[in-house]
Amino acid sequence: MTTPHTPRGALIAIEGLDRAGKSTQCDLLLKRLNSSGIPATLQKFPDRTTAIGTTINSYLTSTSHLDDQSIHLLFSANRWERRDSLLSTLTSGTTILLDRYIYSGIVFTAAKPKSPVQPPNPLSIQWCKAPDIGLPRPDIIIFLNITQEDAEKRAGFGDERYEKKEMQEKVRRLFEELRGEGSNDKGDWWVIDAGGTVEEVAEEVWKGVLEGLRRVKEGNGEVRSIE
Ligand code: NYM
Ligand code: MG
Repeated sequence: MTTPHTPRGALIAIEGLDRAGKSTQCDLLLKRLNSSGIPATLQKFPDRTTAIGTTINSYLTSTSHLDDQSIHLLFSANRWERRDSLLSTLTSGTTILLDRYIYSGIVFTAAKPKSPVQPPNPLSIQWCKAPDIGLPRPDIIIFLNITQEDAEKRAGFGDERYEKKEMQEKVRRLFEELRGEGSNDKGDWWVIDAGGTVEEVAEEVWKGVLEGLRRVKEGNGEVRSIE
């Protein structure tokens, strides 16, 4: 007789520019999943609650300075320190919403101006992705697409490091590049228009979630890895 096993949870990443509405949508989504009888939890990155997260927080709020490579590796380490708990949560049957993940990690570093004294192309997409290889790979990446103008209109823009117009424009282009032709995870992306009302966007996000859950159901039960 075979023992019935709990199907694993889905790993769902929510990505987008600053002020695209990721955190608002994650909160709504968490409630909707739980009220639909789907056990779910939220993991935000950067996770500012850990020791590494505290260092990242002081960097982002500009109370400390770090060179571009070091802060990049800390963002990645902040994901690695959560790897075991992500995997055990999924295995126990709980779906995880990731409020940002490696994709923000790649594009925000790759968007930085390159210093002429550094070796050639030290902040390429390839270099930026390397430390995240091996982390759990999302079943779906829901991308909240918002125009630059709308992002700027939303409250709070400009409070932290990186929340500058030029940087955001580069981030936008790099996200496009990451999702584009030739990327090995092209099929993982689910792009939605995040310019509507909170309720309208939530409906589109929900469709992406259902697609993520479907993929898990049809898969072999294993969590894939970032490659
Ligand atoms: N960010 C986020 C990075 O630069 N690298 C990363 O790996 C991650 C996960 O942190 N501007 C940047 C993007 C944001 C900033 O994120 C803070 P949030 O979601 O505002 O706390
Ligand atoms: Mg922010």
